[in-house]
Amino acid sequence: MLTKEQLKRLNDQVNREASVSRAYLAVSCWAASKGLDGVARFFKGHHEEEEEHMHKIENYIISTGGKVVIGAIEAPPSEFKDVLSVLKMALKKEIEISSSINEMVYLFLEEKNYSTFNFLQWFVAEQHQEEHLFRSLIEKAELIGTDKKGLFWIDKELKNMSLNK
Ligand code: OFO
Repeated sequence: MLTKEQLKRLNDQVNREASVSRAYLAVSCWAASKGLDGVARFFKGHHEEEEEHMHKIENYIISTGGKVVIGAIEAPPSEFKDVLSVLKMALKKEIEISSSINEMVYLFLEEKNYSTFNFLQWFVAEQHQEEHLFRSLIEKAELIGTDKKGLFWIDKELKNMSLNK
């Protein structure tokens, strides 16, 4: 059983996951239109993962007898500067998601709701991986550069990562 405030926090998180999911979908479509198939595939995969995260929370809310409220989300941009800026945007979004997850973990522990605290541990581990992934991609992209050769490498690398998932 969730309190009103706890339910609101989880529903807000459903909304945040939906917002990140849309942003990644927009990046995927933008990359596809630029012929960057690897980048497009990679972000499509991440879009799908964020949808799964959203459904995970929805299902959890329902399992407690709570009501899922699907809120409005702001439309993401449809134009992006380049691949490096897109990776930086993704890292920023993942850090924001991590901090909202961490705030919830704190709240649920404080309020002795151990079931939800336990449920959120999966997200804590997932966010650690996601932040690490985007951070290391940014480091590599900065090292190799984003001229034509660098861009070719990044696109290939992201394609391989999507295929080997
Ligand atoms: Fe990586 O954002 Fe979902 O949890």
